[in-house]
Amino acid sequence: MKNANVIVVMGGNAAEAHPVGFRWALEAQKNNDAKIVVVDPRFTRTASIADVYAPIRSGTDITFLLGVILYLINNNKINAEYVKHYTNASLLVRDDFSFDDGLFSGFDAEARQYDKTSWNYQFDSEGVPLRDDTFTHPRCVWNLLKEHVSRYTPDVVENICGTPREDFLKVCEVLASTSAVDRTTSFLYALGWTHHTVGAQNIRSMAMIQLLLGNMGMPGGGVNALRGHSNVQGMTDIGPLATTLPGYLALPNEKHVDLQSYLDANTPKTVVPGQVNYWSNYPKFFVSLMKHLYGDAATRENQWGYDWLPKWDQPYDVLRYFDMMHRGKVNGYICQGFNPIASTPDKNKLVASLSKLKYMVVIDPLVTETSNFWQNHGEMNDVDSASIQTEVFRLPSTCFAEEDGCIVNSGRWMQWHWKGADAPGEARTDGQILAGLLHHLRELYRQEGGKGIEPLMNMSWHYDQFFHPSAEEVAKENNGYALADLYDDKGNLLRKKGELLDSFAQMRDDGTTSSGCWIYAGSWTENGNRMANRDNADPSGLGTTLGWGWAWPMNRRVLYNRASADPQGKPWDPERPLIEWNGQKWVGYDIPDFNNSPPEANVGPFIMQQEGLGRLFALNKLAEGPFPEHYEPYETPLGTNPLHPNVVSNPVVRIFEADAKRLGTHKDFPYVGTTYRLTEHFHTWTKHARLNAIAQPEQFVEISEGLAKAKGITTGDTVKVSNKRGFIRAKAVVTPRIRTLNVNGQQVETIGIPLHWGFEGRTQKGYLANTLTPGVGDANSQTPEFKAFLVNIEKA
Ligand SMILES: Nc1nc2c(c(=O)[nH]1)N[C@H]1C(S)=C(S)[C@@H](COP(=O)(O)OP(=O)(O)OC[C@H]3O[C@@H](n4cnc5c(=O)[nH]c(N)nc54)[C@H](O)[C@@H]3O)O[C@H]1N2
Ligand SMILES: Nc1nc2c(c(=O)[nH]1)N[C@H]1C(S)=C(S)[C@@H](COP(=O)(O)OP(=O)(O)OC[C@H]3O[C@@H](n4cnc5c(=O)[nH]c(N)nc54)[C@H](O)[C@@H]3O)O[C@H]1N2
Ligand SMILES: [Mo]
Repeated sequence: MKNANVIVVMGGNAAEAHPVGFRWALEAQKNNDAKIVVVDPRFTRTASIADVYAPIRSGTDITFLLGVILYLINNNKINAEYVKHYTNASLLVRDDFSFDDGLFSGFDAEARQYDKTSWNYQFDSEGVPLRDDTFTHPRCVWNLLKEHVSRYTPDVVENICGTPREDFLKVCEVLASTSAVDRTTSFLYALGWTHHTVGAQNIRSMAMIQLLLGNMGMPGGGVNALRGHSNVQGMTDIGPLATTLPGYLALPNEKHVDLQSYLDANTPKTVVPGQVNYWSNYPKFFVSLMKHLYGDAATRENQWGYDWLPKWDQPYDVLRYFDMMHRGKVNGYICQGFNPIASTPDKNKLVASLSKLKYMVVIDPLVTETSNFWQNHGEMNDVDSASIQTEVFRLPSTCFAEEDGCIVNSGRWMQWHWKGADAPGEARTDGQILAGLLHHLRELYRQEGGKGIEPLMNMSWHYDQFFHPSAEEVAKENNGYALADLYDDKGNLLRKKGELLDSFAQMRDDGTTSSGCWIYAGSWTENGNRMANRDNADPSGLGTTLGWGWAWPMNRRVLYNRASADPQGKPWDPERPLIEWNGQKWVGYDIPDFNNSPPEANVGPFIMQQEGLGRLFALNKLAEGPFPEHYEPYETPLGTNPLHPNVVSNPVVRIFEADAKRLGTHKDFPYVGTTYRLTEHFHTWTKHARLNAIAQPEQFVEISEGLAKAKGITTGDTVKVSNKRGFIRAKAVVTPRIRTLNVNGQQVETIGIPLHWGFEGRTQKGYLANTLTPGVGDANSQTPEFKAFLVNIEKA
């Protein structure tokens, strides 16, 4: 961040939610004269130190960002060499791909899904994509992109986003200044982009801008997802998402009937001769994972235990799971480090769902609203305790300060930390609790037998202590071991049996290596725990401190760093070289993406893609289209889409019947509700801590001066905010920081709802903000639309 010339905080409020990391943005402002730009529906704490602030209606960032792309193209503010060599701009797209009146080709209205066959390149007879480096062919990505964004003029941006035209153009101008090869923009985003039914496409729109400006892979460039919890990056890496395994490998689905069909589906073939393609190693990563999971029980004969993995028919994400619970299809629920009635949409539906369980196990250091969902707290939790039969078990756990371990930050650095104190009372670590559950369940199955128990019985267990896997042991397992002596092609011994691996390049698909998470290979080798490295030497001054912690993969600090140099291997910015080709090899201040490939080999820098190129056209990767398109929030204050009234919201969003019934329209609920954080609290935990409770004691909502006047509300009044799903009561804060926006001929009001209060803890009791939010999510990730939904407000 500190290397950037422009920092755009859009879809996040970094000064508030990432106050420590945000200091690097301030360093850039101070040392590089960097401009900080904030685009947010609210004038935030980040906006208060920004050089440029532009208001925007929540849920309309795609319009804004495609408007930026149109500006960059029309004003020729792109890094043309970068776009030509490193993106798919020149590749030709199939003739049957089209976009018309809000829909891409292949839409199946009944299934509400796309047949994505036409979202692909044209190939020659060898299977290589056709390209036109002159950019004149009408089917090349560049011309299709130009046509697609041509609708997003400044007038359209103003009309849909409510952003005044001059504010929008100011942002465009600042961004465009970084199309110069020696200038970069860094985008910082978080939930303002993800918490929408078009969340993934919000982020993609920004990634496209970064490709056009030539900012990906550059120091001071990139797409900086500011992660939420410490340690949410690590959690994502080790695979708790509904359809992933550790290291972003795919959890098999029903179509993958055996190991071979699974590997075939997940091992992409290179389409450009000579292209480096990391996913071609997929079978090595996967078989090593299976050896980690099942140890000696995983053999070639039983496909390394492939049949023991669950095969999904549909993703069991949190929205689906709670809906199943609501329909009485779930008996028991283990809730570990999660306070769902506070943090998932539609609290009242959720309480009804938990009430249908036979039992629930809560593993948490604190009392949570979820663990006490069965208690009556008046309007805040209006339940009839006597009628709830769910048996609740509370297992007190430690928290991060009470155990050793590793935390992965937003820059993928794995940093080891050491226990600060013993946990109070009966608390045990999560590992101890899970080990206990595993061993006791196994014992019961051993005594009583049962169906389908192989996954549980075959899971490998070789920790020193039966009931306590240590953090060191788990970390080493994640790194991976040699299970036999390993030799390279020339017969040299690489690793002796039992030794830790140095890198994922040593992994095998023949059962002779084990690794719990291939991207972590190299983090704990025979030379020691590299996550514990604490050498902050920074020879380049760019902050690539290779001796501090360890970054996955391979200790690389900037992903796709090949793109920081031009096609000849010379850094785009000679003043700030990251890596460079010296005639023999890549040298510099970061671990190069690929070691020995000379520039002449023309290996594309985006080595996780089959064609090695950054994708302006996303092929079939996303659910709703290969280009982003503006769709209204699922609950829209306009009731229409100004661009295409026939397709108002994301057409491929999944929504369950029970949730659809609980949606409202702008006629009954005219205002946009949006939820967010305050520095003084962390979610719903810090309200248990006295100092935080003093700093922010009482629940409030923020409204504009215009709305306050219209409703006769003044600061300090108690207001009721409501919709079909429920209501909350809170103190009103009337503030010019929230503006009334002029959108499509109407005035749109935003009601800001901080999310930290609940009926447990030492703050004053409050209503859970998620009483109001709808059970609908992004069509790719199912991340709920917490940031744009409809409510009403009245003085209470
Ligand atoms: N003190 C503190 N810090 C935290 C947390 C905490 O609870 N307390 N939580 C952590 C977690 S888990 C996370 S994920 C991160 C989240 O970090 P952030 O995403 O920064 O946090 P939020 O406050 O939820 O939302 C950010 C901003 O998005 C804006 N916004 C809403 N809708 C839109 C939109 O459509 N477009 C644009 N451009 N902006 C929009 C909101 O007005 C808000 O200012 O914070 C982490 N840091
Ligand atoms: N309306 C609305 N809803 C939101 C959001 C929003 O912006 N708006 N943000 C969303 C986001 S980004 C997130 S990340 C979620 C967070 O949602 P949750 O993960 O449910 O919330 P937290 O309160 O951060 O953490 C849950 C529990 O973990 C416990 N815990 C802490 N350390 C440990 C540990 O070491 N072991 C165990 N077992 N437990 C531990 C805490 O005490 C806490 O009770 O909320 C989401 N919900
Ligand atoms: Mo988060």
